Amino acid sequence: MKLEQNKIDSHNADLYEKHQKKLAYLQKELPESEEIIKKLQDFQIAIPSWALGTGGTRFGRFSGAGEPGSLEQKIEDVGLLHAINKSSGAISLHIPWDIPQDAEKIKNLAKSYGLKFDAVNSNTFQDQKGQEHSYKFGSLHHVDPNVRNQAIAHNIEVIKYGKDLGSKALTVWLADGSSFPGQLNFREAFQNTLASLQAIYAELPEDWKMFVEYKGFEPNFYSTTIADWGQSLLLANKLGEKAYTLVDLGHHQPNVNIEQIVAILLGENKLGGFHFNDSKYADDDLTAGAIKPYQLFLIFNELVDGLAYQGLDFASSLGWMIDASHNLKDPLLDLMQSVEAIKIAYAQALLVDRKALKIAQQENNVVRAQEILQDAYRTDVRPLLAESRHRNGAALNPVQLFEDLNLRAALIKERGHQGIATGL
Ligand code: LRH
Ligand code: MN
Ligand code: MN
Repeated sequence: MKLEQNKIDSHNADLYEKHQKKLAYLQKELPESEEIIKKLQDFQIAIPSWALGTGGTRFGRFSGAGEPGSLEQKIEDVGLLHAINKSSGAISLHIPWDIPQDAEKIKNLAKSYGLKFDAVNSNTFQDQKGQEHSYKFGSLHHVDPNVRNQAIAHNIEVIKYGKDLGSKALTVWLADGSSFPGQLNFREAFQNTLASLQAIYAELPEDWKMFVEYKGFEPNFYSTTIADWGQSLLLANKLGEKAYTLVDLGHHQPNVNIEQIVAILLGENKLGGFHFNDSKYADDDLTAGAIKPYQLFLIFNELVDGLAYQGLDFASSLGWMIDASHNLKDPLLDLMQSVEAIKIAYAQALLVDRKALKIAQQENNVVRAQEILQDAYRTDVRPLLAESRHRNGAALNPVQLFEDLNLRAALIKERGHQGIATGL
């Protein structure tokens, strides 16, 4: 389904006057508004191909309807999302959940919606039909070199798919670990992982990055072989300059200071990108900003500071991806909310008075430093986001547009009541 521009235009016409009033107030209050709007216009967040169907929990899954049943339909959904918010101009594929059989066709389809392919993700955490060796006891860290070689070959195949589509990064996330003390020799598991990653890294094209994603727990419950940013960074440093650490917000123990991790990684130029989501307890994969919006702002505060320090372009230097999926909301509405929350955090971070903050820090003025951050965080920047969308030809209010136009009902009419298994 392609959304005609006139539908967006008439939605915008209805909301424009009210929007203008709010925007005019903000523009008067914030001299930097114009600059922020432009930065928001450029900032794109990739959508994971696995988030377009309703996710499940290990206790069950309640399918939605009108969900995409093929990679083509998933691209169509991201295209729809991008038409509505002009902020989701890329898709991140998980192989083999979404195999581009005819890469040229898939690439052209994506192009027709203005979409690019972000990082490709390998999957050695599930056994696939007909697979020779099982990943039950791990993949790249496995005690058996045959299993390791199979997992290496899979990653190299994923790079090949990515090359055909124009991706520029491979994300490796391993479920490898142990659930009981004594099960694993930690040192050997780590060394095997490094050697396997080196074999994959050797096949990485010159202009590609490798993102090494860490996670402290689940599906293994005693140890994970790449458990935290230290272990990921150690691997990335040993692998070489194309290897980076990827931060998935849900992959930490409770209360870990993620913004500090982000600051240190950026300072070392070893931060590759993000999987955005939110959580209350563990790897909940909830909508970004749904539980801890202040944390999201603090992360963006470090990103704005750190990327400027490195002299890097904000929008294009890191992998910005969502990794969220759950069982209650319409996936497209959920993604709109995630994108909105991420962009709000970015806009608020751009509002931080960095000169004043620096002085407050130099003077150890703790109260002032907190005031500066919270001044920015407590500013309602939503009119700036709306304006950036409007200038890009997108909807002033994406959620309202989706609901007013009954877009899910239209998708159900087109595709029927199908729901898909996301693999999660
Ligand atoms: C693991 C993870 C990883 C996978 C995705 C489906 O928890 O975050 O990024 O590729 O979920
Ligand atoms: Mn992830
Ligand atoms: Mn995860």
